[in-house]
Amino acid sequence: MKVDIISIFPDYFAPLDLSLIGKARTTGTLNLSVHDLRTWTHDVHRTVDDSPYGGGPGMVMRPEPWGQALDAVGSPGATLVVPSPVGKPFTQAGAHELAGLDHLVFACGRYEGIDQRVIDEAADRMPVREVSLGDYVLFGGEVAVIVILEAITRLLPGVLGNADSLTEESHAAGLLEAPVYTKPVSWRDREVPDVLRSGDHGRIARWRRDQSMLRTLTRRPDMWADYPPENLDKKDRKA
Ligand code: 6GU
Repeated sequence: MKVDIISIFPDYFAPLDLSLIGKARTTGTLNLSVHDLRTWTHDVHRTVDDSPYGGGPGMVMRPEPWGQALDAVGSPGATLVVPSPVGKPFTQAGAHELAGLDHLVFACGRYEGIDQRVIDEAADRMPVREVSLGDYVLFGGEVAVIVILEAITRLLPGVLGNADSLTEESHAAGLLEAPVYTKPVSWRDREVPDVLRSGDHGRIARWRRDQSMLRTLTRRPDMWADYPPENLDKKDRKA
């Protein structure tokens, strides 16, 4: 997958050299480039912002550098992703959709946002997704892009060793994952649940399923309400 990130703070993306994203870049699974928006300014101060029409606080990102940047890094098959608190909520399903595309361009806004005409004009030429991480406000899109890219990269073929870790994880199944334990069996007077040491794979699966349902019901009543009833078997109902 090809990914281009455009930002006025390219240094924000140094962590993308690390860990599994770094490895995906080294192996060629992820072809990632970070671009400084100021590359596409032409005044001595390399200005990217100006005051908002209509008044109000803060500054707005000017359209000209963005237009040139998107012209330069775009491709016929590219999808533009704009992280923004006014975007559609980013979900695991959204991560799967983006992971299936060939070329993503991320536009990181700062200040009060990017001049709306940039997004509208881009939408005439390419698919555009405005996505939000949740109901809170960040300084800009940079950290959001790292989050979104991490969610996508782990879905790319060959990035995770064990394919089960994708199918059994939280959100993939519409339920939260059960708690996990490792050695030692007793730690600060707390024991690993006996069932997990029983070797009875049927009972372990039943226990995990019950814990998943209980966690989802108590922590995420919204997710539980959306859980398809046909996915509940007889033993789930009894539980
Ligand atoms: Cl994706 N971007 C910004 N700037 N703020 C946010 C956000 C995204 N999601 C929640 N708040």
